[in-house]
Amino acid sequence: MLTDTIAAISTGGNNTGINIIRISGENSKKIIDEIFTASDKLDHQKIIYGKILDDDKVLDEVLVSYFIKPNSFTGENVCEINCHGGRRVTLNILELVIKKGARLAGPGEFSKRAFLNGKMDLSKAESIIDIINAKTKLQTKIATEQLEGGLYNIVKTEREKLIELLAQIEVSIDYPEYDYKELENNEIINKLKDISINLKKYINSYDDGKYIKDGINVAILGGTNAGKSSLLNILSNSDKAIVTDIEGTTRDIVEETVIIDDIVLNIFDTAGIRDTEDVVEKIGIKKSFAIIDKVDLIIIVIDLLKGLTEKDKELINKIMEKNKKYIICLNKIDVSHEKVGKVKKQLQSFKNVIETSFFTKEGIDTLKNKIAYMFNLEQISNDDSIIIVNQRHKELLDKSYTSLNKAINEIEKNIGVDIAEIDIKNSAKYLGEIIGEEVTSDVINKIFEKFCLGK
Ligand SMILES: Nc1nc2c(ncn2[C@@H]2O[C@H](COP(=O)(O)OP(=O)(O)OP(=O)(O)O)[C@@H](O)[C@H]2O)c(=O)[nH]1
Ligand SMILES: [Mg+2]
Repeated sequence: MLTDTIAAISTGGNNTGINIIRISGENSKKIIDEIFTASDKLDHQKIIYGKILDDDKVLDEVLVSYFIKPNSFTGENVCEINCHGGRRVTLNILELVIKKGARLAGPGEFSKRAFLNGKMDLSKAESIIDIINAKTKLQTKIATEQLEGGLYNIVKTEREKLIELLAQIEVSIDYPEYDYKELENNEIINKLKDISINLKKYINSYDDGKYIKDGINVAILGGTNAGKSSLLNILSNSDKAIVTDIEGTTRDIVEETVIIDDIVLNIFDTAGIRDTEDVVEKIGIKKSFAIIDKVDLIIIVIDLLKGLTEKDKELINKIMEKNKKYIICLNKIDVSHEKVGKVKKQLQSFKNVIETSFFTKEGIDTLKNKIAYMFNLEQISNDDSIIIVNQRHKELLDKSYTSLNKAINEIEKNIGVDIAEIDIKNSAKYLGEIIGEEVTSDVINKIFEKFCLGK
């Protein structure tokens, strides 16, 4: 229902300098007129100083701004009260606004109204959640590009190409007797293939986007006492994991999320791998192997004091079999310089072998740089191409791509352009759902429910 007036606290802080109460809807100005007194007159895009009054009682001294529809965030009449940032004073004002006829807004309801009133496309609205949730500069950069219409533009372009092609196909099917230049099948296929290549490029960017948004899952594996937990502690700048010189200190997986050089790493420290009769340790080691399948990168730590053991070789082989990204750390270089040559020779067929000391922190920068390089993150941060980060967008692009290729296949096999037409229509429909041009109210509700209150 878009007819009522909604209100909520749009700022998140308790006892901050200021809070903002946003009011949107037909009656927002009327409500303000009833509770706000000032020597100046409120006008569009103006902010004025005055007092909020509950009957004769002053609730706070505030600044109130006013935006007349459609030139506001929601496309409706909007007033914003900038009050002092105390929790209680803010609630007092909000309660008064509600008493005067506004309804408490649900999560994301202001943004939903902005979308429904045509102020922004759906992908832009979704980028607002990403901007709010962003923890790194790179996450913010990608979300901001989406807010600026990057995703909207590329999706709209490909969708328009499909719609134009559909129109041309329809003309040649419906009016073959007219002298329209009939589209050759080859021409249709070529056009569809061009669009398909573009869609695939955006779909593939989701892998990069996923690493940036959700972080890279990294497991630290190796023999007991190699220094795995020490590495977790260095990377997380904490003493989260217990470190001792007792073999088999770590029994269970220790998990920590850290941001290093603008990269989110979800790190899993594991139980050292060795033969043991200890029941608990055995379970831990089983978990160490099981995690290989679940992560994006494995850091293998070799204890140079012990050299390359049979267990190390077994572990490395297992990781190679699974074709996983890896970095091998030859650790404890500070106390075993003389051993490194031999181990390096044994591992000469492997890339990404580095020398480290988790004691002196030698090699840690190399390790960090290698991770950024392996996941392409430096290039992404310097590049302006569009990256898909939202799972909903990725799934719709996948569907659009599948329909498109079905259509290509049908035309190539001479099944009939009229049958392919249905799949081309579907392909365009899925693209439309990304930007909100062909989207059901259920989907809209689901998207905006994820927003925080007051946005
Ligand atoms: N000299 C030196 N000692 C290190 C280095 N890295 C770790 N250590 C020491 O090696 C011992 C084992 O370190 P941990 O980090 O607990 O090793 P771990 O691989 O987690 O061992 P488990 O949990 O038993 O599998 C500790 O005494 C550390 O201080 C290093 O680079 N140089
Ligand atoms: Mg450990």
